[in-house]
Amino acid sequence: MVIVALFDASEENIGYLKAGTVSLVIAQKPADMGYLGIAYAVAYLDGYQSLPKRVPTGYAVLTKDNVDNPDDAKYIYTSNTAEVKPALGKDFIVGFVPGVNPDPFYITMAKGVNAAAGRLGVTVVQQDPPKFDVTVSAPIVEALIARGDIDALVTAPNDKEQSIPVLQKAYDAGIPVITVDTFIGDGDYANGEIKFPLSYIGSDNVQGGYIACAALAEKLGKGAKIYIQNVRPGISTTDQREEGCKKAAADLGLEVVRVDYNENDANKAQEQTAAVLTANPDIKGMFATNTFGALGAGAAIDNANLSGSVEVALFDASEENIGYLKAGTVSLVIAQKPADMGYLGVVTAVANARGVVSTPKRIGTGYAVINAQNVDDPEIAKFIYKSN
Ligand code: T6T
Repeated sequence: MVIVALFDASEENIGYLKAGTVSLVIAQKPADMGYLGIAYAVAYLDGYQSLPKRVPTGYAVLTKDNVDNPDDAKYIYTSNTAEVKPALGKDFIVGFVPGVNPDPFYITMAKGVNAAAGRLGVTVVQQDPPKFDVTVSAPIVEALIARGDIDALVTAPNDKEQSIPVLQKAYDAGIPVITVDTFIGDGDYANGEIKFPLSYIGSDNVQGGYIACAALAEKLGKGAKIYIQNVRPGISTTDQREEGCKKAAADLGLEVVRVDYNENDANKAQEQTAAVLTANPDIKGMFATNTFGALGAGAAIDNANLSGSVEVALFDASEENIGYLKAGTVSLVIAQKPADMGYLGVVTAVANARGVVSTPKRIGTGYAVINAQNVDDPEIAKFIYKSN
């Protein structure tokens, strides 16, 4: 007796499986390959270019025990030209809940969301939390679930742990969840503790924090003291930026003397920065982990005439933060790619609705690192966030 395993689920090969001639047929997912190939090509041409360099599409392993099960049989290849399914249309509704607004980062993300929705012919319902706070965003998500007509949710959860229950509720109500910018749990939706979201699309924030503080180390040299302005523990992105900065400091010999939390309030960040820099004239560098901390840090340094005597690396390329870069108050601004996050969030939602099962669980969107030398280069300046 010969046991036979075959690659490729053509109807003829499935015939051999059903007849008992072969015992295993490995089906690839060519429809997913084709769909994602075209979707990413269109994204690229639309200018949203944080595309995964590799998308593994997986297999369905067919045997006589599962070949008649519709969930497995759907992977049997078609032998005629594939029928074209109609587009989803305007009554496919993507709920979009940013982390907070107004925030140039999420304003820019919304541009990507709307560009993809326009391209794919679906509708977006955007609901903005006025504070970056799960007690504000959770009822907004609840209300979207209660509408009963939301087909997918693209959202930036405010807290790694506290945002889990409401997103689980959306998922349990049949709404696929895609997190953009921030994540829940440990962010590893393939193998981690939380697996229900379809994808996490955003920056590698440990890497971003490392880039910022490695740049400070390069300018200041070993032994220099630095200060970190952060938002609030529990936010996935800014926690990871702090972690990345501390890693760079440990690797490259900087001393992190203090971390303050500003609750996403630029005025508070300004007060804290002014107080710390006045009390500690030996602090020679600082890192602010997001738009509002950065804004406060820039203002404090300007007011104290410390430009040049304190090296500053900032996260988030709002127009104000780029103003501080151009004025020489800060030396490095790390721009994320929120428009790419939004665009790819909607592409993922629509692909899923059309039966594509191989959308990546994680898409890293990368950075543009902006300094005084490259800030006017149009290929870099295009990543400066929009404020309306
Ligand atoms: O830094 C971004 C975002 O990545 C973070 O999660 C929250 O703050 C911002 O929106 C900037 O304000």
